[in-house]
Amino acid sequence: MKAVRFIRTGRPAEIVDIPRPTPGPGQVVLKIAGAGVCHSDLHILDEDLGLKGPFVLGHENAGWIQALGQGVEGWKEGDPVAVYGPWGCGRCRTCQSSAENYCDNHASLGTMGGGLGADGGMAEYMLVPSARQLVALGGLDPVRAAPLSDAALTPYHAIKQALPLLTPEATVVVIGIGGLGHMAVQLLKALTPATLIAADNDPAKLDHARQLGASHALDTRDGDAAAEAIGKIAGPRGATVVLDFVGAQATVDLGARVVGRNSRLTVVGLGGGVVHYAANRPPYGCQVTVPYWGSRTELMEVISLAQDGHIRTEVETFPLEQALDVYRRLREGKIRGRAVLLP
Ligand code: FEH
Ligand code: ZN
Ligand code: ZN
Repeated sequence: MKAVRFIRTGRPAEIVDIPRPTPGPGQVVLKIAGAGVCHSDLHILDEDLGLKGPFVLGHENAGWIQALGQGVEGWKEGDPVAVYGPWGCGRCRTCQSSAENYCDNHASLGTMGGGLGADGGMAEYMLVPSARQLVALGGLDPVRAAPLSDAALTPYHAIKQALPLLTPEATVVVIGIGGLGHMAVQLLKALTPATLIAADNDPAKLDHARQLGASHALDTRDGDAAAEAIGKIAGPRGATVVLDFVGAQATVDLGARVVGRNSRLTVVGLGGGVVHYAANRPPYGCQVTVPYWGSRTELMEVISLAQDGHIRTEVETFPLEQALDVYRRLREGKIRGRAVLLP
């Protein structure tokens, strides 16, 4: 079957022909409908994140059950499913709570999940090691549902932790309106009454945020002007929650500058920025958090939000064979919403 493979750090991905997987006991093989293309893949390709190749890329996947391994019950061939991406040990207390994204034994697993050390979904078929990592899609189209498993689940997890702060008079800033940011805007509109400020250095992304309901959309190419504008909107309290989906030095600095006391600065993007600490900076009472992905039950909640029409992934689809060109477009900021590869 055709697949997009990570070879090793510093090398471009390659389109290869590899054997189709077959399920062992407890495992499931999916026919992939769509594999989302996440900006984290660029970091995986460019930097050493400790993942040993070769493996098939794609950690944001959905499709239909193709074959069930011995002992798998409760599913049938043809069922549309999303793949829960952060594969934990399944045994520890944290995994048993469904938060496999924070598995206690992650260091000894050897991989972070499909597309992250184990074979992922940028292929015609994908092996899922346990049926517990499948979530039913109901009537959702698996191509459009694939981004729910990362581009929606990751911001949902971060927003859910911040909900107690997101009261009617609060201000929340979303930095980076890409794959995760365009879902964060929708999730915040669906879940909170807080004033929503979108921030990005690309006018097209700001237009997208306005279309999705952001109350304000600020250009961050002039950091001082953006900080001043956020200060005027948020008032003396400052921003209550900042969600940085870029994580570069400029965006971390902007977030730390605009967040107020007793607030939350959340850095999700892998841009490598550092939070500089000094007296009352970030302001006293600010929680700096670095969430990772989300839990299995939170993926079920995100799918339910999509089924009820509260959130809607915006996807640009491409044939699998165009993966390298899609990674280039992603690198150049030319993808609106989320790119999804179709095997
Ligand atoms: C992937 C690999 C490493 C860190 C973070 C990620 C996210 O894209 C997963 O949602
Ligand atoms: Zn990702
Ligand atoms: Zn575990």
